[in-house]
Amino acid sequence: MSADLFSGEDPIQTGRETLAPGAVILRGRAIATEAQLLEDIARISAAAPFRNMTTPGGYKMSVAMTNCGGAGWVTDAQGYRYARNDPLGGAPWPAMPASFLTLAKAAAAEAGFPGFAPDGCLINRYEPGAKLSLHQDKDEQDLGHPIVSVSLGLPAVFQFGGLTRAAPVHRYPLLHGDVVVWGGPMRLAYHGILALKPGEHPRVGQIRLNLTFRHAL
Ligand code: MD3
Ligand code: FE
Repeated sequence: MSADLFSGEDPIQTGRETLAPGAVILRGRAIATEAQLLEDIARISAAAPFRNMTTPGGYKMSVAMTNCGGAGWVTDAQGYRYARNDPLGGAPWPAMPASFLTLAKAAAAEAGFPGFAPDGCLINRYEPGAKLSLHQDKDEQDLGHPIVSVSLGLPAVFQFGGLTRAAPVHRYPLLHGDVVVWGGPMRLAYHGILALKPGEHPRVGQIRLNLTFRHAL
């Protein structure tokens, strides 16, 4: 069920779509607080800049990343892991802002995961052409916790598969303001983002931003 509402110039999709048990899209759930979220992303990335990390296999990722909170996801020649400090400079990652934490907790509760307490947020920045190949998120210590994702800026095509790489993959648009909660049986589902198409978002510009909230450590 979804409704077309109007706020300023943007048609906003609201409502809930269930992709699979434990995988729920809350369309437009981040719109009400987008200005604060964008301001907090700017402040975080001024202290811990977006960077294109290198995979253990030696490839530079097309998605630029930074983190906030006590646990930041990093990759380098040593492997994938969560780190309390930013490897660029060695300082702790910037604190998780209240706007992030409040939204992540409320969205998780609305999707059936009350008590979600993320200790880290990975912030992904996509420029045109950037993509994230099909992968599982399995670097977190306790996979019983869900992941909450928030999309801002240009639209993307999200690929959502099954629990094996061979399972069929479905495609869904992820739009500015969409919040998705992934938990339960789908926590280990393969997923990815197709190469970003160029465009211009009125408030975010020529990029897509994605926040993923994790209970990692
Ligand atoms: C499904 N990010 O950071 S968010 C990632 O839009 C990541 O930047 C994508 O995949 C992005 O790891 C997708 C949606 C998402 C996040 C975590 C999941 C979907 C998920 C974990 C399990 C299953
Ligand atoms: Fe992922």
